[in-house]
Amino acid sequence: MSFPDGFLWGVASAAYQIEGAYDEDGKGPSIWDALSDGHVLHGDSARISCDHYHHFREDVAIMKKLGLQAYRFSVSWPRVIPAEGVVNEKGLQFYRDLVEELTQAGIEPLCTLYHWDLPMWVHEKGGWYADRISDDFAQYTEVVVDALSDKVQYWMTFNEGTSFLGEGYLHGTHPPYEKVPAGTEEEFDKVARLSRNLLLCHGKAADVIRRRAKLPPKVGIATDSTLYIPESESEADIQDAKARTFAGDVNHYLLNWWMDPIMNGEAHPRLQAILREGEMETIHQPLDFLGWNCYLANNYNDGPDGKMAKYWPGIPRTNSGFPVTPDALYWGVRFISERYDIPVMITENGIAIIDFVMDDGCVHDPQRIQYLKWYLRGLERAAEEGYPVIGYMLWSILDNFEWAFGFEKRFGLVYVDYLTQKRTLKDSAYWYADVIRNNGLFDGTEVPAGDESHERIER
Ligand code: GCO
Repeated sequence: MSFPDGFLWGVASAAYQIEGAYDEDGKGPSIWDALSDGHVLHGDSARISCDHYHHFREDVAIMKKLGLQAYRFSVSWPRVIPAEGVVNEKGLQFYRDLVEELTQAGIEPLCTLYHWDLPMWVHEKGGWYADRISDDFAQYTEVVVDALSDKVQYWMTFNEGTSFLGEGYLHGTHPPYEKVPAGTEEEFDKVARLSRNLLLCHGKAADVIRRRAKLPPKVGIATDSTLYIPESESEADIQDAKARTFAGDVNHYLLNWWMDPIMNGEAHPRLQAILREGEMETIHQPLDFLGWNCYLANNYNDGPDGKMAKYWPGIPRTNSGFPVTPDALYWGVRFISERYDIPVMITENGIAIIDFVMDDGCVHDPQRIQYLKWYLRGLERAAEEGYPVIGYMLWSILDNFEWAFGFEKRFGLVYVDYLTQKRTLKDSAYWYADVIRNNGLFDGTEVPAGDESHERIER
């Protein structure tokens, strides 16, 4: 068996991208609800999106039909704490019902506490700049842990601190749309200040989870990061790629910027300089697993010195413009586990392509299947060589709201018609169901060869 026993096959999503019901049952506004109008491609907004808030039972039934073993979802902070000091029981009940439904379906719930929908009230009190955010986040974490930890074991404090910090506070593409000139002292100061608060939020939340969880928790974080893969498999090239992956710059896209403090209690001097007494102890709490989101290796995009090492004109790209880089999961898992000696879960990987419902009523998406085969082969190699990889969460179960790109990018295994909320399983959904049943890839064919007893899921 190429993947270890107990390997978790699942899918990932995020509250703001799928839930809709933006002001129902006492939910408060997030910065996305309040500030994103006019900033999203085609004027889209996620007020309704996949309306998962009302369709979650149908969506979990689809997951069950596909044989998914795990579902990574996020909790919306403003749904649970809509205003300072207010706990919204109805919002909390939605997540209780969701994890109950998952548990009944035999699907392991994996909970992310923060996937970018900052409550507007927190933003108005200084948001990521304010010291108080880590206490507010710890209180929110207590409420969620008390409500869900009888069923949830896997916890991720954050999703991609890199992205929301960069997009929202440096590049001006996500709310609150702040911009600073790249490579300046102003940028470095901002990165350090916001990273400090984010790491303190993470540390306090990790502590809350360990102290209060009813089921023994597995605490992690979901990160993405710059990855360089070697030009060849010579030792020199491997070491070079690794050194570029874990470089020493003030750069929040580097995994070591975050994980050195968390795992080793060591911060970049720029970050160390602004930490106050005792703060490193709060941050430095080794994790049970590292969630890693990966879509590409960076040497196809750009290089540290502007050199596009592996780029060539016409390189295959996804509909997000990402280069297709099949070996990324192998090298990522290998480099991360070598540096941090920690089990790695792929918490996101997937592809946006141009999907249609075709005349036969189906969504044929061979590019997605091929992409997943390529990337999973890399992951399989990592597992076979003994690197500790514990799960794979495909992004995403449903087509959904892709942030600044609105509904144009479709990442789902399930096609969503946003006018009718009709769900249509794409070919890749059936294919992924077979991968799961096989605990890994099968030789290029849709059904494992020679397995007479293997029944395809009926459409
Ligand atoms: C991210 C987020 C997801 C995205 C996905 C596709 O990585 O940006 O975690 O919310 O939708 O990655 O781009």
